[in-house]
Amino acid sequence: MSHKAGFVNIIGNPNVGKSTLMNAFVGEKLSIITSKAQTTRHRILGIVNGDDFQVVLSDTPGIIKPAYELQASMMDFVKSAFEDADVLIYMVEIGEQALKDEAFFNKIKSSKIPVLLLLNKIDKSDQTQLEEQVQAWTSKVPNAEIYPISALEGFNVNEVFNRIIELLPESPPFYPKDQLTDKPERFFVNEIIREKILLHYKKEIPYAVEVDTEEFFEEENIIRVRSVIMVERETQKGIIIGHKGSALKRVGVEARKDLETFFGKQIHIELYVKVNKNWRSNANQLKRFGYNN
Ligand SMILES: Nc1nc2c(ncn2[C@@H]2O[C@H](COP(=O)(O)OP(=O)(O)OP(=O)(O)O)[C@@H](O)[C@H]2O)c(=O)[nH]1
Ligand SMILES: [Mg+2]
Repeated sequence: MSHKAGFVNIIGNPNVGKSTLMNAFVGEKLSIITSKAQTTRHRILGIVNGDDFQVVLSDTPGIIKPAYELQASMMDFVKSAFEDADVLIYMVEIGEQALKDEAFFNKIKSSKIPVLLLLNKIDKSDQTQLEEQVQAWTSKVPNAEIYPISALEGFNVNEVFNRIIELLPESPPFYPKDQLTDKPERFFVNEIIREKILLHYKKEIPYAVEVDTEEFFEEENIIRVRSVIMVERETQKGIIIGHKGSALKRVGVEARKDLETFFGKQIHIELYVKVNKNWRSNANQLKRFGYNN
């Protein structure tokens, strides 16, 4: 029997729905999703296996002009996603004009590999607007096949997936057929906690936070987790903890619920907050947290 396999890398501006699409393909919440830009900071693999195919999807951070070292590392993940793709998914959302970064945009337009341009969030548009946008994107990126989709509502998601399979080369699988992702369990603990922080804190706070899970002990009926929430300044620490610890407690309670769903087991979670001055700009610290380029 013939077998197809390959890498399908999802790129686009922040907040257009890249992670929502990857989760829809995989059928699991591998990537966290929020309404804030720069939710995803890493390149995260989501693997979809069938009897005669393996699709290795990459979710990547939204494309931005880096202002500090962390963001530069995030953009290196995006660059790497150009290099090993068999199919490139360029996601845009209704109303959007073009990638803010011209160099990336030119790379897409001159891509030698197939590009699927997914026009997302069409549940928010009407027929006239949709037709206008499809026309505009057809002339802007003539090398792409355009699909209007709604990643959130699942509209056209299966059709895109079938097209991906058609485009993949004949190849044996790259990963074991029961593998879902390349990231370890602790990574998902970090991410779920970070999602709660993105949801509940304002302005600069979520961007100054990194989460590091120091302990992950799996027992028969329970997983015991201890994670550090890293901030850049003493004042941010106070804000994360909140009045009598109430804000931090809420993060813990909500993260625990999601972790129990994710791991299918009872979770005991211990959170504490630490100041790690300017970790976002410190190459050694970034390496420690997995932004190693
Ligand atoms: N209405 C609508 N909203 C969507 C759709 N897809 C995603 N969203 C919403 O758009 C927001 C951003 O979604 P994400 O999947 O986190 O976007 P992203 O591109 O991964 O964002 P970054 O990781 O920050 O680059 C969330 O609030 C999603 O619920 C869609 O098809 N329709
Ligand atoms: Mg994302």
